[in-house]
Amino acid sequence: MPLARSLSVTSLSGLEEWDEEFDLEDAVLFEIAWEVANKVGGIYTVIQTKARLTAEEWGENYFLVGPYVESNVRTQVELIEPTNPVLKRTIDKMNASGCKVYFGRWLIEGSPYVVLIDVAFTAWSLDRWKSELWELCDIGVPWFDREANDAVLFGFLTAWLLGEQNKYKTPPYVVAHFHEWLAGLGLVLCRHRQLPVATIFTTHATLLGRYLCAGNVDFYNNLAEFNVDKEAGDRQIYHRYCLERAAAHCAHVFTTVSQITAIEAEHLLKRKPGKISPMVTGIDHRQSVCFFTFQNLHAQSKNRIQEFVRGHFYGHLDFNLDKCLFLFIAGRYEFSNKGADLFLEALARLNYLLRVNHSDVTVIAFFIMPARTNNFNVETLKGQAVRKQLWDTAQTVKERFGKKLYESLLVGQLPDVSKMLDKEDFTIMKRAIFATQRQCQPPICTHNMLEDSSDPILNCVRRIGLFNSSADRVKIIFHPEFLSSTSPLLPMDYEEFVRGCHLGVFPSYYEPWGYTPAECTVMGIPSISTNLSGFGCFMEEHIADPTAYGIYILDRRFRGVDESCNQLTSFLFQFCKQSRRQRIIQRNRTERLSDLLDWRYLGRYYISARHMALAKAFPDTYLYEPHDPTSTTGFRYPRPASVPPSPALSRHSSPRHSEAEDNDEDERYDEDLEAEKDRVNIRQPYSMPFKNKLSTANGANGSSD
Ligand code: G6P
Ligand code: 1S3
Repeated sequence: MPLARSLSVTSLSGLEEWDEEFDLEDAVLFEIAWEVANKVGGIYTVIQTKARLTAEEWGENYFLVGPYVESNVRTQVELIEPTNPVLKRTIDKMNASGCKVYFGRWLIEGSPYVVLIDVAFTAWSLDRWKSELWELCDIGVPWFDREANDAVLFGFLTAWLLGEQNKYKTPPYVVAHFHEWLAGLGLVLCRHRQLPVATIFTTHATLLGRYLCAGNVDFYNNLAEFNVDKEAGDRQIYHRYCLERAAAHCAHVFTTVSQITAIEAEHLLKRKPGKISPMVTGIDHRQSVCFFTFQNLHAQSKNRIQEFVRGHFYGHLDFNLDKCLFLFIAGRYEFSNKGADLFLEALARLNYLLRVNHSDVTVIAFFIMPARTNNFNVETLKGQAVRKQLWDTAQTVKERFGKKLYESLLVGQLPDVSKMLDKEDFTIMKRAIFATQRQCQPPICTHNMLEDSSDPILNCVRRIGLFNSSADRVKIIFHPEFLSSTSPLLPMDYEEFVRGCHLGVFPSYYEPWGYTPAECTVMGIPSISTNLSGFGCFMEEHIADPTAYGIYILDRRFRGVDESCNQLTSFLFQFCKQSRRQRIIQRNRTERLSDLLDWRYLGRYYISARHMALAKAFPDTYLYEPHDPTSTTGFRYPRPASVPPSPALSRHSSPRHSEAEDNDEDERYDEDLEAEKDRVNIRQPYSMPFKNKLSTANGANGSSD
């Protein structure tokens, strides 16, 4: 008999130690999502980064349930025999009845168990299940909506799995946590079939919210006014919307990923998220690097981006790379939702400001958003080939030079410098320079776009006229594919790339949470987000002077578009005016916020949601005392000690320095060490209000209050 596991989260970089008072041995957790071992968007990151902490908490009783996708399984999963006898019996039974269900370990941190369901294999049941769904709740799913059909199959199969699992006895008490509408039907069926399962539904973005924002709608000012059925019908997503809304209403606990999405859900899904919501999503920054190392990593990655830029701008390298700032926006290609429109407009204004102020800074803005392409374009590949050729030429001449030098030294003579380079050397070099002649401007886009003429980024670039010309201080590179370390163009993975940039710019209009700025923060890279994103609101709530920490929060809520654009331009311009030293200090401050975004802290929201669900589903066994244990109200990172008191001044929160000082690394470290004293501990006294009634009553755990 294994020992009762009691949850213990101990001394985690400043987080208060806290212990659970109850025994989890009798409970099993299933976490169900379409993005388990299947990368589509942000939910994959949530589950993948959270897995280690959840696996530590639930041990052998934690199972992720997702779709079986062969290509993913080949690279990410090790298939094994089910370890749990009840689950083995369930899977065997389903497989004997015409399903294909696999069991394995997901090869990520925490190595959680995964149950993967091949939905296509059970497609023969689709019509039957769709008519059952219609009978049950009048939701008709059209034949042409492949995603919704998959949702039906996945829903019925997960409900089948949970039903079989519960056929034998309770305990174990089952908690099933469903993410997003694609997994929601399983929850609806569990409740309809009255399975003894504690259910949680988390929405990471509402369907209608995403669709409405992508259109030309004043979303936040009209939230309460939308005729949701009509809006969903007009967009032909009524059936999806019904599935989402049904899941939200059937769940014992309904949660969202941020406060702003909670408000949206209340109006669009007509259910206010549970008391402990909103949940936020965290990052596993266990591998985060020590204080100085992340600065060095920045320098290394920046060098690699500079190499790419040398190739991309060959023949037009008329700017100082050492004075070049790399900005980027990345994510799902939702042009206005993710704020790419505002960013481009602000870049045009920034270009003007830098030019009229005769700034020697050049800004290169990268757009990393996947679109439909036909591979890299010739001009971009040629740029990297030319760069490589120049490098090879320099090596050849260097070798010839070295040989002559060596021979001269061998005969005991100092070389005649004027004869060190001969005619042949000059010919080699001239030929190489000739190859760098270029008639066209460096390309904006690195790929051949399939929809070039209607692409929103390219059309906007055409309108604002930022064509990478020599006179422009702002250059644009659109890389319409996610980054990969095997790319022949920019061989870096996303994390390396982010580390090498100076600023992430995410002026989203619709962003329930926003992983991209959170990832920047953990890597010590400043970012711009908005007060319409979960991340921006969360940081605004928890930091006294976000700007001083390199967290710029754009007001897109109470200002018009033009005003927001001016504010963004001003953020960018202020950033360009910073000296290297100021950037280094700002990066140190940014990195100090990473504890706040760590799952070891944010995981508490999920833990509480599970307890609340258990208490609702099994009231005779579990008790949840209704006060919010995860509340962080009142907790704020203070303004860094070295910053002047006025927030207005904090953009230049460190004194101005000369260029010579910029390069004084020793002094920098002194200042960094001073600044390190500012590091704040997140001391949130946290005692779980949740008790396992039985074990407390029996004193089984010897737990004390
Ligand atoms: C890091 C490195 C320094 C480098 C600096 C460049 O701090 O440790 O050696 O000088 O990055 O910073 P910048 O903001 O100019 O890329
Ligand atoms: C969603 O992914 P998205 O980029 O489509 O879920 C993410 C994880 O909760 C969230 O960070 C993001 O804002 C949502 O938009």
